[in-house]
Amino acid sequence: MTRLSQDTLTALPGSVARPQYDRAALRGGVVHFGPGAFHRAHQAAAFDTLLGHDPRWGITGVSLNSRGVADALNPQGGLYTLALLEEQTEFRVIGSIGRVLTRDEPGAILGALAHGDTRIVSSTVTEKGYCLSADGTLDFAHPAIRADLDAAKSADWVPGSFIGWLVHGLRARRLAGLLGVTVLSCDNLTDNGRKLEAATIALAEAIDPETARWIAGEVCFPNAMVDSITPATDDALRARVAAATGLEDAWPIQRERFTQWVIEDRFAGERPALECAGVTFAGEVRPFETAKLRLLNGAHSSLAYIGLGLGFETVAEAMADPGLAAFAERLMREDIAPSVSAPPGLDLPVYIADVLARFANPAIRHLLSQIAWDGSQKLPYRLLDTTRDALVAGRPVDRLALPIAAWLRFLDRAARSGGSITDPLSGPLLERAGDWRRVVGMREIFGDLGEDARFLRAVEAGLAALEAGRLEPQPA
Ligand code: CS2
Repeated sequence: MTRLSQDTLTALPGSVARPQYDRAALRGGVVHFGPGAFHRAHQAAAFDTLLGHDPRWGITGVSLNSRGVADALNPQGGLYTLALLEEQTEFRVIGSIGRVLTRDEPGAILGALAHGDTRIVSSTVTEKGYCLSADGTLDFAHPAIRADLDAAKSADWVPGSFIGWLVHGLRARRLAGLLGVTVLSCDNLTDNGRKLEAATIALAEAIDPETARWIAGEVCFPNAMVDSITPATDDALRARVAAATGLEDAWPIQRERFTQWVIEDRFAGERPALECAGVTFAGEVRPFETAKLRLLNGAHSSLAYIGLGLGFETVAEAMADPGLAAFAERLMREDIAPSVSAPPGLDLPVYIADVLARFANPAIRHLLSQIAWDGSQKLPYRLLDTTRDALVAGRPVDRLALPIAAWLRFLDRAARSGGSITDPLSGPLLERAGDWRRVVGMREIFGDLGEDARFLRAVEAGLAALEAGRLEPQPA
């Protein structure tokens, strides 16, 4: 079968949307770290729409940890197919990514960061890619940060971490007399822009204080809320894409039709007119982030750990279980919503109903095991902050502790079966998994929650409830 590429675009059937702009005339306005499925489903699709109006915002991808995306996309000239999953799936070829660089091309990465056309450096490197401590500041003990601190002393430093690359690239811009850029985090962290700003300046301070001052003055780090459910690519998608497009695509992407991107209006220089792609620019993004992270992602992780324990495979299957669906709804309405102050224009009860309907969408096969990855990095933002707020306000935490208990059981099952989990802390987690109190005592995840007697009682009650096959824990 012929491979998707710039030359074969014309062979696509009329039903498949494709770039309506001259790709050869694009300029590279964006350097994006982490061009994985979520970026390609979400931000790259928004820029693809923008490029129809303004050719200055082409994307150069940087994949630091694997060659997979580069090997799939570069032979296709950066093109890939996006499937929008609904009753009637739509297919669209995205053209906003020009090339994907890997750590084997450090000169090209630096060249892209320190290029006059570059105005945005964005990231979807997942929670762990920011190398933060539990308090949200840069973890100077993190092996990747320690290695960068060491290597930065040499003139031919090739950073290993994303934050290291930011410091390296921004220093090169400063030395070249270029303008500052907007550094745009698109990961599911509360206050993602501010955390990235503080981390970047902290590392720069340790390496080159002059650059730290320059970053503080010339670079903007807007907060951003990103949302679109993006199940990992599987063979079924590859086959559907081949059938619909008549071309072989090494790495197509799928997502639900719904997408939301709210960006704080805080740009260094010109702001891309992404409104044409449905993006909202807002003065204050934190309320949107909190609502989305706590309600959607909090419920997602809950469904994942509880659902896996009950033997379900996908989110839609878990939602088809009346007991579990009712639990997720009560958790959102009664336990999470009280800790969320609705941003202007967002009606929380309606938002919750919409999220539940998105989860139940039978057209989407979203594996619970995918959501269960990196629990140590996700749970603090998704459930533990909410739990902490509830404790401070004197609200019950029994229901909130149930998904935590489900995660502890998930770890225990993995440890007992000699299996593995995807989590940067998998070693210490699996080593402690047989004694849940030792896991909850890990301050890098739980902070001081692990010492709160009410929380510990609620987790214990949650464990007992799950053991007995109940989803409603008895109040502790
Ligand atoms: C999910 C998210 O994998 C996960 O942890 O909760 O990727 C979720 O699908 C997105 O944040 C939705 O916007």
